[in-house]
Amino acid sequence: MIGSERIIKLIPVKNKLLMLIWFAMLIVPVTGCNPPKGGQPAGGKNQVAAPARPVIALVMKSLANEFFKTMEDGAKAHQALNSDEYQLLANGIKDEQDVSRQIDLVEQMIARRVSAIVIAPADSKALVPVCKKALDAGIAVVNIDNRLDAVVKQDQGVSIPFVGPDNRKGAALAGEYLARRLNPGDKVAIIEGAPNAFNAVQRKHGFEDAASGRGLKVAVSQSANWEMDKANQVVSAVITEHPDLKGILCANDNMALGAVAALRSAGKDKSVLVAGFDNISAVQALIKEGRILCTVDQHADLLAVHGIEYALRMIKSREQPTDQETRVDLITIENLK
Ligand code: ALL
Repeated sequence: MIGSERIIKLIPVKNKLLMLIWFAMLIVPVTGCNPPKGGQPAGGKNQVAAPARPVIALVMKSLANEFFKTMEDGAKAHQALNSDEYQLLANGIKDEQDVSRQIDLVEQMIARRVSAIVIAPADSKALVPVCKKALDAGIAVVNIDNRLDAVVKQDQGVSIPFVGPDNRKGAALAGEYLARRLNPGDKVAIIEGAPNAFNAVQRKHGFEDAASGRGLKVAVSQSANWEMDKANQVVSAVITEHPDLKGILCANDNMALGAVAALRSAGKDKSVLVAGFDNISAVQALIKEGRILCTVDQHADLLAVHGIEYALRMIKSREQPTDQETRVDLITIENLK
């Protein structure tokens, strides 16, 4: 009989090496592997991991604005009803103008490798490059509320679906309602939103359409950056300069509240008509009291929900849905009775 020592000596050196590698491969899975962090519990040889739910990041603007609080509540209620389908990360900024903070938020969502980002951009141009970065990282992006700039998107070679209202149409609804209560030649002021937001520009055009349709004179059109305090200051100055002003068309409700405060201080809150946009609860109360004439409901609670549903479709089918126009409704004392 040939002993085992003798057999090993007979095997060529090259084959010995191959045997060693083969033997090591057998051993490593038993001795060398740590269970993956957060992985399946031990003993689950035949268990199949449940497919991870996609994470959808909702990136909003100022959560101090009731409009975005309503949007957030709507999104959270939808997630609670569909919790087996997706997880939600709702984010916002503190200040309407803090564009760089919003860009940082998107960067953070990219770093967290979320499945989709649903964004209401604070600036229609400045947010495009970071949205492109998200797309390049394989993240689905849906634009809600305020449309990203078409030219910048084209320059960057990106296509991002938009879900939101026709803001020019919405503003014209409020403008026409106010204009019907005035006479041709009467003076009105437009208080604009942030000039770097496409929806603010569209609302200004919608108010102008309504004013020219009725022959009103737009005495001044000035931005108050969506903010109540700023609108208070701007309107105080405007009514001093134009004491015969008959109406103020505000691009959002927070600014309408600021306008009413300025009119009240000047003792003019009964003689100058004010229109807003958003249908927040504080404005509904003032419409009932007759201190604000009307506002526009763009259904903040549903805006993010539509965007999330788009994102889920994009994740599941990799389809690129087309833009979707959402509802705008004029709100007057008649609707609030
Ligand atoms: C816009 C919304 C609102 C809002 C504003 C303030 O994008 O559509 O009308 O009040 O943001 O940030």
